[in-house]
Amino acid sequence: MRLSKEFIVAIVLTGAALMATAAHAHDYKAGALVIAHPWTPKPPAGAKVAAGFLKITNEGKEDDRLVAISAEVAGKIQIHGMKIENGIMKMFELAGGLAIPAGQTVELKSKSNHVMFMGLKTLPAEGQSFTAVLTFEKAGEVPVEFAVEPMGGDDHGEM
Ligand SMILES: [Cu+2]
Repeated sequence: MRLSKEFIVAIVLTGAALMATAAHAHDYKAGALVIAHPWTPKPPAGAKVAAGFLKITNEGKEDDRLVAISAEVAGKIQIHGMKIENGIMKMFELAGGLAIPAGQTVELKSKSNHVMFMGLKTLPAEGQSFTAVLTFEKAGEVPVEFAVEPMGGDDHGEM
């Protein structure tokens, strides 16, 4: 059997594309939920808190809710919202968790809803990741990896 040159090139390209996806995607699927790119901006040395960001898409027909997060790296973890109070942006705990409505994408990001890792123990170095378990009302417990990345320009410095 002889394979045409074009066929072989196609296989090589497909393989490369698959590998690229595996290296960069960092997505998780749990029931109707797709969880994209959980990450933590590396906090300054000695910091006791760090934020966690991710994107959650509910592809299902029923609403879900992120109710809890656990991880070894922090003594306590909360889901925070942000509000303006007397002209100052403040964060507060979202009692009862964060709704993930059917058919919608909810983004936890800088200056918006976010995960708050408190009582921080040692975080892995930039470029590495740590495990956290997200608990959803319907999708249940979903273990994910939070990548530790540079803070960048759009940081969370006010926290
Ligand atoms: Cu916070």
